[in-house]
Amino acid sequence: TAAQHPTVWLTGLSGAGKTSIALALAQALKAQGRAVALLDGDQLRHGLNRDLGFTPQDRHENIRRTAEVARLMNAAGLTVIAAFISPYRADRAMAADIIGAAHFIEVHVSTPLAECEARDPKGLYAKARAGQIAQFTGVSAPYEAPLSPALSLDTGVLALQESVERLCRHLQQRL
Ligand code: GGZ
Repeated sequence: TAAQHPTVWLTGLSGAGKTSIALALAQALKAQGRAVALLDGDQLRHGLNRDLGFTPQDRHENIRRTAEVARLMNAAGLTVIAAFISPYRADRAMAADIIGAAHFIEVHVSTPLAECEARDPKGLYAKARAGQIAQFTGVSAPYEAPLSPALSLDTGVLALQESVERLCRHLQQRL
């Protein structure tokens, strides 16, 4: 059935570990024989979404396009892993509507802001604090945490492999 081709939607702050989890999960699912497609915010913003910035309207359009692509990929038989800050509850609800609630698995990569900022792998938090990046999520733009995610994964506490195992277990349970 269509429920066998879900979209795993990873939401969380910049630097929370969404991309790392997405890559490791994709590898694990491929090893199980699943066909997997990865949609990553940072990557799509270089192509499909290169015209978009970080205003609430542009983030909304970013999520809308991504959800439409995920829907097509699910229908084509792919498990989709989407990694986007997707900071607004309303936009994630829209994504669930487009993809279909039965296919949409909301996963909060819940690594706290202090930990993300301490990591600052790309130096973006430092720039945001210095006022060199406007509307930076967690600093000068909001992040609305999910109220009832399927899973919550704090990469400050969980090893990457543990997060991947929890995701795989969840996916197996819902078959
Ligand atoms: C948030 C920003 C910003 C601002 C640039 N706010 O951690 P990264 O660097 O590699 O990934 C982040 C990426 C966010 O893109 P998304 O498409 O996931 O965002 S959203 O879902 O909110 O549309 C970050 C970088 O872009 N970045 N400026 N102002 N993140």
